[in-house]
Amino acid sequence: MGVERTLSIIKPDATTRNLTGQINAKFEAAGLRIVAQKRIQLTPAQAGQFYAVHAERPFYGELCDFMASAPVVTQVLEGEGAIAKNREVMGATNPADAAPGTIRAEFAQSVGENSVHGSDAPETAAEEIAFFFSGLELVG
Ligand code: DAT
Ligand code: MG
Repeated sequence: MGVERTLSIIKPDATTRNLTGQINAKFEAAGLRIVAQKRIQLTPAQAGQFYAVHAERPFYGELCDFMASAPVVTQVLEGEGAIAKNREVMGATNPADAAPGTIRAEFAQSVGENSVHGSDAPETAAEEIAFFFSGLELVG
């Protein structure tokens, strides 16, 4: 598998509750290195572009509005098997199904307001990193 990079987003429900540091501590404890990070506020159109893969889902409008409702922290996490490791630290999409100790089990408020996003495969990780970061911003 080797060293990978993945795109992570700390979502509005978490940034507004001042949970950025606690969430970052979980990534670092799992051996994921935060190699790039910025706090930004998305427009609904930018959120829609990022989540275009879900455009046909019934919750798409709600998802885009939520992601644009307050600042997010976008980040690149690096480590051995980082894509799967990050998904493990995040926990299941629905916090009711998330394993104890995971970010979503501890912090998520609902299936929609679930505190974090993480890429799901090498191809999407590369696309999602390029959506938010230029090569100049990735110093390792
Ligand atoms: P994940 O974020 O675990 O990769 P996903 O890609 O299936 O999950 O969905 C993207 C986001 O869309 C998810 O984090 C929250 C929202 N979402 C998914 N299913 C939902 C549902 N049934 N109701 C409301 N929002 C949902
Ligand atoms: Mg997903």
